[in-house]
Amino acid sequence: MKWDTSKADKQYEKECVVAPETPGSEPRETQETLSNLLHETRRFAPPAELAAAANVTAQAYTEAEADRLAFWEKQADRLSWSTRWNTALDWNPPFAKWFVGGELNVAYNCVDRHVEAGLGEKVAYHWEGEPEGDSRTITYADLQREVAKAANALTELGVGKGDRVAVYMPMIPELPITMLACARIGAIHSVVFGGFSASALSGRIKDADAKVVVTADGGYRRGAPSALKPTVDEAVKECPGIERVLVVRRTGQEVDWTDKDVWWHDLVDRQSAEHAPVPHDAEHPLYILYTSGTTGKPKGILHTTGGYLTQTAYTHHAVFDLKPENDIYWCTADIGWVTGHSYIVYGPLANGATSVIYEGTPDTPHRGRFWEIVQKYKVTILYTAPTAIRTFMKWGDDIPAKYDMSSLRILGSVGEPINPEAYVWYREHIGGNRTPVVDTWWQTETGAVMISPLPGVTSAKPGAAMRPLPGITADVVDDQGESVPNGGGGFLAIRDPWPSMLRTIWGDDQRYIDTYWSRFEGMYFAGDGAKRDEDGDIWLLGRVDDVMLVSGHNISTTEVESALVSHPKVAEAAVVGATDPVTGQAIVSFVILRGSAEEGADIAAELRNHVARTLGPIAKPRQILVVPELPKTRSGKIMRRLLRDVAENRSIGDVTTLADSTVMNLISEKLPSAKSED
Ligand code: 6R9
Repeated sequence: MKWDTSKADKQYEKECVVAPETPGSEPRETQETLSNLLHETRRFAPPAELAAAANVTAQAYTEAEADRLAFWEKQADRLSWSTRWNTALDWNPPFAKWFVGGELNVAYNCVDRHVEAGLGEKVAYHWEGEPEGDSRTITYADLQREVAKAANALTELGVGKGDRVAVYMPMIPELPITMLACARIGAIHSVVFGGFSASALSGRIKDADAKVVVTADGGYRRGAPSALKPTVDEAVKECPGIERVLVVRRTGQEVDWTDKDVWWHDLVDRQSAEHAPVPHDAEHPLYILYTSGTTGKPKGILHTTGGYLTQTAYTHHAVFDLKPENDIYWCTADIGWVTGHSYIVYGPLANGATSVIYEGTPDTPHRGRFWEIVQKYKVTILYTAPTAIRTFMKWGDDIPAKYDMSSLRILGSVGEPINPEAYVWYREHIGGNRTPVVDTWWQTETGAVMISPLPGVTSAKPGAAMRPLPGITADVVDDQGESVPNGGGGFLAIRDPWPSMLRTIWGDDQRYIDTYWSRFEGMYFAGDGAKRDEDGDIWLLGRVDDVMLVSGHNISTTEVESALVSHPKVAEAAVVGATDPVTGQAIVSFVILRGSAEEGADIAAELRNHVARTLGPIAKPRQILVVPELPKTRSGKIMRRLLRDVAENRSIGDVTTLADSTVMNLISEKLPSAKSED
């Protein structure tokens, strides 16, 4: 879920300052910013063999601490620059320029230099279409030819340096090829997730003033072709600035044709496979990616060239311990989200990785599809989201058990806090109890991972993102911006600029300042709640606008959800605060049961007591609702705002950003059986 931080701030302040004085609540002065209720004692040390050969050791923390800028310069040197920078950082708060004076070409770094190094025959992507048997292998040499042709094609369409290109595509190889072709010629891509509506697409096209759209007739989704071109047609009608629409034929379904349209196979296939990469300034814009606020217009997050590639490449090397010669890496995100931009396209390619790209959904044609792909390609590193992991838990342990996944050596998680139980399940049932799990915290705005264990260094705790990466100064602060002591909770903030940080919101510097840099003096405010445990390790606690205020205690949604998920009958949980006459807000929980669990009559009492035992009576939910599904955004994050409407008996708000708008009906239907106690 995305947020509007200014609103979050106001809501947060309101909750803190006018905390209702209820019996048992502490006086305001001693009240913690965010309660720290969950105590986890499990630890998973890095496997000795992995630690011994790790790309990055504990030394990196010391090095970065001694000289942060020199550390990042060293990482920038992992790339190939046509002109070296003269200044590492020009910081004019909150506007940063990294590697000032440097010049490089992102596509050259991601493709050509590997071919020049003799790795042309190495596979860049094993692409797996959703229809079984539909796969393609793309080597670095193939990629070089395809990117050159696409760059020539875009040039023929009149796209030049600095022009914006909207991209609305399924997960097919032409998507990364288009992104790299843009990067090559210095055009700025704006990828819009293929599930978005015509109005979402046209809004983004207009905001960025794009002149070309690249799309496809459709893609495969849940076993059937799903059209994209009609949505583009509808959007382009509203966007007179669009001059040409370049269309890949993927499904072969019928399309309406206009005089702006041109087939990819007609235009791109006849281009020369040679294209000289031009160097671009380190601060030349690379892409815009929109994050939608819960209210208001989506924000066009702007990323630039040198710093972005430096940090995505470094973090991919460090966090996944990528050994390009042996590893088969698979990030299951959609390229339409930042995770796909940074960890399917730019980071892995800059490192010369061999990756898997999968077009479709995890349950097509059967619920073992992911594990079948892991087995087929002998995937060694898997990066996915908690929402997917919890779904696999719900489907049952027997499904992954049917496949040989002994190739896996590292597992990653991103997108939401991972509940300790989901973490342990992931490690055990997917990772065979061998693999470290890296829980990576970051945002569209941060561009690359910021807080994560290092798989060869960290003794990780299930559910914790652990420590800021070397070179990153993340902190947990109270509402005055002071660091909280170990054991305390508060707001996640970043103290110093980092190479892959957003540079601004496209066309709106003021909104950039207001949203991210106004809450705390001189610090970046991420909008997330966090705590620092007794050892100083960081745990993410969800968006601050979701925090619940119960009898004067600020309770995070994450901790209560994790307590619920730790019950053997629960697969997924979402909690919200609903107005309550006695406690200010009371906790209302929505739970999905595991495949095997029966919804017995006393399940509500059992779960409420389980939470009280795990976290203390303060966190005991007032109500438990067993539901078949939870409302989620298209990138899989739970939308608690809609659940608050249900919990407070309001009519349900805007559902247009839901992945599946019928979910709210399923939940409403369950309401008469709501189990409320006390
Ligand atoms: C990469 C991505 C950003 C928001 C972020 C936070 C949540 C992401 C997380 C996590 C806890 C993690 N988030 N990773 N929360 N632990 N490991 O997801 O970017 O779509 O912009 O979302 O996602 O709330 O602020 P984006």
